[in-house]
Amino acid sequence: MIAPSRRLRLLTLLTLSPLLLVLLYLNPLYGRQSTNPGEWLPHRKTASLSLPSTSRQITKVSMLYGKKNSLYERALQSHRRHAERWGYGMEVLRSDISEGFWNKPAYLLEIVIRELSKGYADGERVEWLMWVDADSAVLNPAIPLEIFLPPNDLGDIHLVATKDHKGLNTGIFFLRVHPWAINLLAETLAFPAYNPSIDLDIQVDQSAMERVLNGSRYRDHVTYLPRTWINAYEWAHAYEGEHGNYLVHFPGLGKQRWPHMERWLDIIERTPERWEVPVDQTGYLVDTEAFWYRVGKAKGIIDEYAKVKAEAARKGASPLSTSSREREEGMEKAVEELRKVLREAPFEAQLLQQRIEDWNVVSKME
Ligand SMILES: [Mn+2]
Repeated sequence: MIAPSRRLRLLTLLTLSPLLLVLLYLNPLYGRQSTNPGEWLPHRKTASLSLPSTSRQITKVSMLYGKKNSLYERALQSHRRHAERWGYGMEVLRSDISEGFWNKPAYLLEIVIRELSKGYADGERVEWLMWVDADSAVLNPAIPLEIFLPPNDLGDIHLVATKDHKGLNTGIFFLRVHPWAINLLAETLAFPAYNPSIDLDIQVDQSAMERVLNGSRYRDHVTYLPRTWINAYEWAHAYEGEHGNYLVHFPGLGKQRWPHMERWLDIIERTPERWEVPVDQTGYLVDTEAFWYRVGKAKGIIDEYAKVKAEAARKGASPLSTSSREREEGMEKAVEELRKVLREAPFEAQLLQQRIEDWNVVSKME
């Protein structure tokens, strides 16, 4: 059964938050402490409105330095407007601290360490960072970012990203503020030093991070959303997203990038209502809830199976010794297939669902 709670809670929040903001603002206890929903919601005591999944502290992070580029500036302005609307932080690297593409992981590493060094209890620490390239712009600022983050029971997912036909795309992604992120970023930055013979192509940081992620140490802590949800591309011929999608990203395109960016920025600045769609009128709430439910289900099966196997090994018995050898092999294979889809293509909803159902069939066989 799909727990309706996240969606309902989010809808409740969306409906009630303006009223609550006014009430809290008028309440002398809260005073002018904050009118930022991300700040005051976690401290609320009212059970019906305690919103673990919508009370995350999120900061958007980007970089823009060098020769002034008004299109990139305007694109980042769209991110800033979105951040201000939802109470997210926003930090932009304004000087070259490393070398070209390496500035991205270097800056993220700096922020992760800075956040981790803050006390957890004082509520000042940001929980998630959202990297956004300066060649991306928010089309629908009515989309809250919390829906893209793993629910609290999936605390071991530390990176939420997307893939395209070439593999990992690091134009837009979410990174949890956690020691895991330090390891990932440090290893990414060190990759060329330890692998001098590997050609990382042009987007060196992206290639390095992809290779590091595919190492066994990291891959079970990453998940990949359907790309158009957070990272829809503008192709030379058209926008690949649909009305209501959160963002447009302009990778590749060569010299065509500038007219394409200008056209979109004009639209969102002059007629923002054309692309803004309330979140409950998009497929986002239902689709993200179903996505996280499937991922949780798949992880649950894999973890449970590993536990049963470990227990059997501890006892010195063959795993699931009461069942037939055929069934054992079937289960082993079903878990392997499920793990493969969960690791590589969790955004393929039907495929992941099918693998879960395959497991259900095999595990119930006598
Ligand atoms: Mn980009």
